[in-house]
This record gives sequence, structure tokens and C-alpha cells, in this order.
Amino acid sequence: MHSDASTVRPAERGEFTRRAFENGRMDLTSVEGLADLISAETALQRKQALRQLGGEMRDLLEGWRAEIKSCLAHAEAVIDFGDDVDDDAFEAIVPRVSDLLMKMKGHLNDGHRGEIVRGGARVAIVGQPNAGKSTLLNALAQRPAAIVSPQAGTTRDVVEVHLDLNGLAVVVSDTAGLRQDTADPIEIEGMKRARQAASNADITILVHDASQGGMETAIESISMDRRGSENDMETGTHANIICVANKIDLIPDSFESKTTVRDIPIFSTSLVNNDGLSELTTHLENLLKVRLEGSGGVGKDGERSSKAQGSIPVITRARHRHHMTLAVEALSVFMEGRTGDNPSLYLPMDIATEELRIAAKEIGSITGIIHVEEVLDVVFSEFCIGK
Ligand SMILES: Nc1nc2c(ncn2[C@@H]2O[C@H](COP(=O)(O)OP(=O)(O)OP(=O)(O)O)[C@@H](O)[C@H]2O)c(=O)[nH]1
Ligand SMILES: [Mg+2]
Repeated sequence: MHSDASTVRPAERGEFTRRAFENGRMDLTSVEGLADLISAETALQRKQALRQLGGEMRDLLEGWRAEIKSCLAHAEAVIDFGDDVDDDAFEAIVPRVSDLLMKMKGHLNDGHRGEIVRGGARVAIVGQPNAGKSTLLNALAQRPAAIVSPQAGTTRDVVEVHLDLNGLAVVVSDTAGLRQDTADPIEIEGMKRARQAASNADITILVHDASQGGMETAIESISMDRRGSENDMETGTHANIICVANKIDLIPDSFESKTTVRDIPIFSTSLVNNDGLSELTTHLENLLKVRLEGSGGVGKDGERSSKAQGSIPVITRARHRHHMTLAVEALSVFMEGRTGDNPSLYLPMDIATEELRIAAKEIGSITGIIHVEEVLDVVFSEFCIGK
């Protein structure tokens, strides 16, 4: 049967999902979960997207918002009947807000796990020229993604490869070799980009030519470079560096290589022969799993030092982090304004209450659920009782 062309049209992008949102059948986090599920490339990304699509994040955020609104209702009642009740009635909500603030801060302080799972963990390969960095990238990618040559200074720009490392999305960057004695402006720019890639990375792999010596100096300098990067502040610098002592085929068998320097694990490899590669990838996998599942450190043999907490990575986008940070800021202002030894310095109740309203609004912006009654509450709250 032919349909009447005047009554049908092709659907717009995301039209059916948008309708589901507008009809209140999905909140924004579930919509984002669905989008993430469609573009998921790894098992962990699918798992995370499914949880978000299923409403885990919405339930948590709605729970928080309900608690803030309940505190808000209490605060407003105290303010409305101000002459008959004392400050103690208002103070009853302080421990509740404090409790909520702690929970929300805990979620913000999640090591960016959800965002890393969604966008892929960033691994940067750095080291001196000719050490075998591009050889390592190609071995990990299992294809000749970067040019390998005996000439030092072959890689000039950052070469990125997206990998599925046993279910984890990883973006590996091969970079230009780092050396002091060059005046070539292109090489200098390449090194600048290499350092940038290393400081933005979740994990840095330092590749060193073991037949050349000087590995400890190279490790020192890379751990200095990483100091101060945001990721390291959360996890500790050394946990994010792996050192590869490459070209062990060129050194005598009797040579005893170190297995760690300043707590940084060293993996001896001969990348041209694929020697030591599987130990290195297993360690990398374990290190990423630990970071993404939020458990403790990992030893060189890949053993976990504490059990995975398996907590929900709630924040999966910068958008969530932005609104949640603003909500936390508002609740912090409330707490600072209503606690301390000197009640005469406390924020007036109505000003402190406004912070609760801001926090509820910010949480509501994440889920996109703002009920019409809430808008009406604001409009009618301007009237006196009975009017
Ligand atoms: N003998 C030996 N040679 C290796 C090994 N790994 C890599 N090479 C060789 O070392 C040379 C340099 O390798 P690349 O991977 O291009 O080195 P790179 O670190 O990317 O070098 P730049 O891009 O110049 O900074 C190539 O000729 C490789 O074949 C190894 O384990 N043993
Ligand atoms: Mg290279």
C-alpha cells in the first residue's frame, strides 16, 4: 500500500527520543545514556551507557534534589512564621545539608572515571628520539599507524590511535622524541606537543633505549614534567608512569636490569621481537581498570592492592560536572553562612535559603526535570499567605 506523501516525512535527528523526553518518559541523563550506547565501542562503555539509560543517575540526582527541596520547604516555613519560631527550627536542616554536601562532593571527587570510560583513557608514549616509541604504538595498534625508521627525529607530530584494550577504550598518542640539542623549530614544536600530550594523559609510557644508558635521568625528567598535572593530583604522580627499557636485544644477557626506579615499574622489551610486550599490555590494562573501577594501586605483577569498589561513575560528561560543581558551591555557601562559633555573623535565613534553591535548580538542570509546580511555587511564593 502506498502512503500519502503529504502526510509523511522523514524523521529528524533524534526526533523519537526527543518526543520521549518532552512527554516525560525519559530524563536528559537517560537520553545521553542512549546516545552513548549507540556510539559505544567497548564493553565498559556499553555497560556504563546502559546503567545511565536505565535511570541510575536520574534516581540518584532526583533523590538529592528531593532532599534539597524538603530542606527548602522547611526553611521557607520557618521564614514565613518567623515571629513564632526561633533560629533553632531553621538550624534543624543544617546537618541534612551537610550530609548531602558530603555525598555530592564524594561523587565529584571520582577521578573522572565516568568521563574517561566514555571518552577513552589517554595514554601518551614519550621518550628520546629513536627509542622505539612508534614501534610500540604500532605493536599496540597491530598495524603500521606511525612511520618507524632508524633515523632519529622521524615522528614530528602527535599520532593518535584509538584502541579497544580488552574492553577499555584507549586513545594512545605517539609523540616526537625529546632531546636537548636541537635548534630545528619544527622539532621544538613537536617536543612542545609531546610534553603537552604527556601532561594531559592519564598514563604516560616512557620508552627508553636500554642500550644507551641514562634511564634514571629520563625517568626523573618525565616525572618532573608530569608534576602538577590535574590527573596526578588525584592519583599521585608515580602511579601514572610506566617505563619501557627497550632494545634489550642489543645488550649482553648478563646485564641485570632494574625492575623499578622511584616506584615506577620498568618493563624490559625488545619491541622488534615482540619480547616483553604482553607483560607491558597486561600491566597497562590493570592500571586502567584500577583507575576506572576506583580501587587502590596495582603492583608490577598486576595484583590489586585493594578490592574494586564498583561504585557508580555518575559523572560521564563535563555538563554534569559543571552543574554539580555549581550545586556543591551553593550548598557550601549555605553551610559556611550558617555554621561557626558566632551566630551573629550568620547569613540571614532568606539569603541562605536562596542557596538551596540554586542547588536544586542546578541538579534539576542535569536531569532536565523541573516540574511545573516548582515554577509555580516560585511565582506564588511572592504573595502573602491567603492572598
Ligand atoms: N634492535 C632493536 N631495534 C629496535 C627495537 N625497537 C625499535 N627498534 C628500531 O629502532 C629504530 C627507531 O624506532 P622508532 O620506533 O622509529 O623510534 P621512535 O622512538 O619513534 O623515534 P622518533 O620518532 O625518531 O623519536 C627503528 O629502526 C626500529 O626498528 C628493539 O627492540 N631492538
Ligand atoms: Mg617515532
